[in-house]
Amino acid sequence: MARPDRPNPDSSRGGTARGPAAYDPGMRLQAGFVSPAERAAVLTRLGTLKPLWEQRYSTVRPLPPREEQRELLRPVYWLGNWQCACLGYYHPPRGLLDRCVAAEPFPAPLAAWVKRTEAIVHRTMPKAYVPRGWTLNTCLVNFYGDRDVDGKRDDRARVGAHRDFEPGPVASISLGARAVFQFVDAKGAPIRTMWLEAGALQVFAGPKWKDEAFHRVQRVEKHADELPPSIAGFHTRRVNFTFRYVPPEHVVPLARLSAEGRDDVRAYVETLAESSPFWAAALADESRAATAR
Ligand SMILES: O=C(O)CCC(=O)C(=O)O
Repeated sequence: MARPDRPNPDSSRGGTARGPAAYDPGMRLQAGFVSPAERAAVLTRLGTLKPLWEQRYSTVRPLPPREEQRELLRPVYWLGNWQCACLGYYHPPRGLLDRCVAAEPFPAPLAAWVKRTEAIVHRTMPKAYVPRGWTLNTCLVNFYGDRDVDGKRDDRARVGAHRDFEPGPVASISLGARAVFQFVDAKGAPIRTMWLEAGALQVFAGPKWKDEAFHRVQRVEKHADELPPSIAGFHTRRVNFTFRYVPPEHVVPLARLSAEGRDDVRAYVETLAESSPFWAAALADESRAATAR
């Protein structure tokens, strides 16, 4: 794994460019987490994926009041289970049901990352930060890069400030160009800024970083090779895997999603099914179940 070309302004113990800071129970940042063999295997698997350009809201139902339809800034792919944007994402305490659809299991290298990450969490984080039954069972794969717009490249490599609502620690692993990642307060004032380097693991949890702070990706460095898969009109230079936990009782197979939810996601699933045997089978089950209803 290539070493960072400049020192990271942070460290796994919460250090900064000015020196080591006190142990921070809710934050881990570990450089070189991804082995070269894992990186190669993951890049090969990425080459087989067909990421989706999701719309933020349903395209078959009226828009929520005062909202405008928009495409997400970047293509995405979900493994483990899928929280389609149009289903509203998993959002306890009210948004629990009809939000998470069973998706393809993690391929071997991602399963290995999860196993090591869970061990780090259990070894180093306070028990109070880790809900009973917590396991990293869902992964949002974010593709960051430039979108071709009117013959020019539009840099879409960022994410606005938000919180992740899945319970317990969230773990993030990135490949490709490094990114400036920031925790901010409710007014957008930076609390902590860190570089997320290729191959690094970041885990955040607990009241300070997970529940109270928002986080965002400010920018992704430009100089980098294009990463797979090939996406029409898009040039990926960073791929981020964000692992989270959704209680299994809130994950349903496609065939058991509400009728409205199935209508919302059907066109996406048809796209996924073109290259994924898992989604082709889920679609077939769904239409069998619909016929039997
Ligand atoms: O790309 C990253 O480092 C963070 C992604 C993120 O914030 C998210 O998926 O919720």
